[in-house]
Amino acid sequence: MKLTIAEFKQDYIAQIKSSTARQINETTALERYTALGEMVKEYIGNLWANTNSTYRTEQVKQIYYFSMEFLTGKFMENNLNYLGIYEIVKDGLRSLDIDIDDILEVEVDQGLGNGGLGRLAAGFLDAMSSISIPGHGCGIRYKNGLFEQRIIDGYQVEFPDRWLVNNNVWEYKRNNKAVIVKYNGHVETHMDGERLKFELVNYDAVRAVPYDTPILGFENNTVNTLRLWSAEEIDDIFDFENFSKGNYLSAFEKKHSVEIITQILYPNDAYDEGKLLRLKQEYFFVSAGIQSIFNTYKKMNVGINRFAEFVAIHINDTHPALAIPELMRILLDEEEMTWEEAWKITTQCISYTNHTIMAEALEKWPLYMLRDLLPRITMIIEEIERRFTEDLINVYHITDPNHLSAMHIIYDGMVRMAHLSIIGSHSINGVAKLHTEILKNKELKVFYDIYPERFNNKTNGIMHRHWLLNANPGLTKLIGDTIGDGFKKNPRVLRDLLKYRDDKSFLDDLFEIKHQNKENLAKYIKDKQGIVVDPYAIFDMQAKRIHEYKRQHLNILHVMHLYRQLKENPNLDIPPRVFVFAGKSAPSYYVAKQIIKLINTVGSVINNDKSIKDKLKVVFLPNYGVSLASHMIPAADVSEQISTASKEASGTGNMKFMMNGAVTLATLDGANVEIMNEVGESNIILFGLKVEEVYDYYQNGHYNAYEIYNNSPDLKAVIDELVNGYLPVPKDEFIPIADRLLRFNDEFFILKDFESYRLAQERIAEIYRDKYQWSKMSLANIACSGAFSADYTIERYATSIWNVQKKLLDFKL
Ligand code: GFP
Repeated sequence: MKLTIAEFKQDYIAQIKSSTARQINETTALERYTALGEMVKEYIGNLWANTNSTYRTEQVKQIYYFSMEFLTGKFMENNLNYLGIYEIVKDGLRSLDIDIDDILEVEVDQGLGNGGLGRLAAGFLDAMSSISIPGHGCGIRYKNGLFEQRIIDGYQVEFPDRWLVNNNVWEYKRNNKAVIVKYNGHVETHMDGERLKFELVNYDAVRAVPYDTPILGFENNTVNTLRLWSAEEIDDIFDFENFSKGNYLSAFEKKHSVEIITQILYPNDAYDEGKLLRLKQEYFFVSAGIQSIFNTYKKMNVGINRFAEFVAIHINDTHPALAIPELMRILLDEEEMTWEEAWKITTQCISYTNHTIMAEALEKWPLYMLRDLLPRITMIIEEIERRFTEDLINVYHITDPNHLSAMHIIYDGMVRMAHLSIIGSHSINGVAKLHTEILKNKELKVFYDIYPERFNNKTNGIMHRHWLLNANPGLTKLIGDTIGDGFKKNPRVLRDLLKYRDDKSFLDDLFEIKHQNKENLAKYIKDKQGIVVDPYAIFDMQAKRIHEYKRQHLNILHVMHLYRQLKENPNLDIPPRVFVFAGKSAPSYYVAKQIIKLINTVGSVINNDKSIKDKLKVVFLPNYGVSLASHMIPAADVSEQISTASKEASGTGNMKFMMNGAVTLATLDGANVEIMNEVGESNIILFGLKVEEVYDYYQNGHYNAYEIYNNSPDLKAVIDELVNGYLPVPKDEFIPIADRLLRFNDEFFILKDFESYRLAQERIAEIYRDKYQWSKMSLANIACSGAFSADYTIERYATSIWNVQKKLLDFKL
């Protein structure tokens, strides 16, 4: 947009006065931030209104991306960049004696997600807007996010994430678009002429209120919508009579029980109460979202039969799978379609992404619970199941009971949401080539056999503008000065950087930028953790959810091994290394929490041991999220992507690190394989078992962890140290970890891969000694990372799954 410094200053001073009723020099950073946010929101508002009316009047097909998680992070810097006014605002503020960084610092992350899945959803929203696809997000406005992770005495402790405490300047509450979501009750049937009607009676009603956030495209005038739903008591009232009798708590009981639905993401489901709450959440946003899609659709007046021509609904993992029976319910019970018509529209509209093969994440609900909470929806699922089984027998001639039971939606009293998602959609995609092959040939083979045309791959992508423009301005400037700014819209041109691989002065610049980022992170670590790290050391990072399959414990066991070596020989000539970890564990995942404790305990010993002359440091940065990642990733030399082959569906952190010039230390898992293909084998460090070897072990059952342990003295030494070593904890503290490795036979092959991991780490230390060789590898990674932009991924979803056209908008602000 066009804006001069003088215009900005005038608008801003006026805005400060109207929103704070104070002089600018009397305001706090938060007030300044909020005023700036209001202003930017107004600029965006014009574009937003225009985008929406164009979509409506020109009757364009729209995509609705349903996701339990949206990890959007902060908006201010991105919005300023995308409007093209960042520099103007920065200079304007400076002339008012305000540092823009102080303002940006005040914003809190919208952390409505857990990991890759949620960040992917946020990146997809950005990409849809930026490449002019009419596509919106639908999710839940969790009042307390996931949780705030603090480390106390080395342990993860969870606190509510109070991201709304200072209000959220980006959202609009749309009271007029609230809808009712119905739970419980029972279904009554009656004849209406020829038609059997189903009616839910005596239900509990919850009011779903949408909060809309504008999602701005990069310099293209498009503004799509992220709609997050919040649960309110139907009339937002409390029991007055009860209150007047002094029963204050019980007067508010009903109101609170409703508001609980949108309090936190992933309530602990170790108990039935938690399961029920999750199920309520899933139906809540799915039902509200689909009702609101109908409300919008009906304004177009094109007739319900054409619904699938104008609407595509994407379900991000199985959490929104109830979209299938909910859409059926509305088409059958409200729009009075036949089953066949409704089913055709439903399967044409819905598409599904599978993000994992981990059994624990393949959702199942107890049938009794579903029936109690959602009686009509359960009837519809049962009918889908009945017709599907009929097809299996009559159309696909499957009669073997074992084969049939492997495919049922309802089995053993449980409802399998992945099966429902597959049966009810026209497209099922994996998130990296390898993962999709595993789905087709192994995990979902029974479905691939009958629906081969539904399965396809869409390798994940990242929001490249965020990871360069916002997170790494130094690198962004160097790239822009060298090859121009074309990469912002077309990141594949980053490949032009390869021309500079033998240009020493370019490599020096690159090294210097990385070094500066490491200095910044070293300062951050010193300020936040009190740990001094050497910015000339190798910065080796593993940042992701803590999980045994992601194998943070392989990493820390190797650190313990290096420490042993240094203790034996303090003059050992190795380049100094800083191992940085970050990530949250699920609150109920005990072993993952013990891994966090282990990392912190090892760190407390190593970081304080003067005898190793600062050659080794271990840092755990708490509360991993988008902002912390943006500090960390630009400073990384080594990116740890070390999951057990076959277990990491794709990974996206691997792409972010690569784009910022880190060299990947990888197993051939998920998108690491595609990263290798892009950069070439000489620019990635590979180790470990391959997928076929892992499956071979699982199938043949001849893996013997004790044998490896007994035959590898280095490994044996560190595992022994877990239980009776120097760590200042009670002796049994880390027995659960040791047990998983030995007594339970090491499900994730830590022991088997340890030696090749150790050798790979040695190779890294060797290569790092040669500054130019290292910088060349780093350059190759940056140059080849453009292929992993979410812009391209979304392009592929748009053409081959959603069948949606770009809608270019050319209004002027
Ligand atoms: C999951 C998978 C990852 C994948 C993302 C996005 O991430 O391999 O890259 O989804 O598809 F495990 P997490 O939510 O587990 O981080």
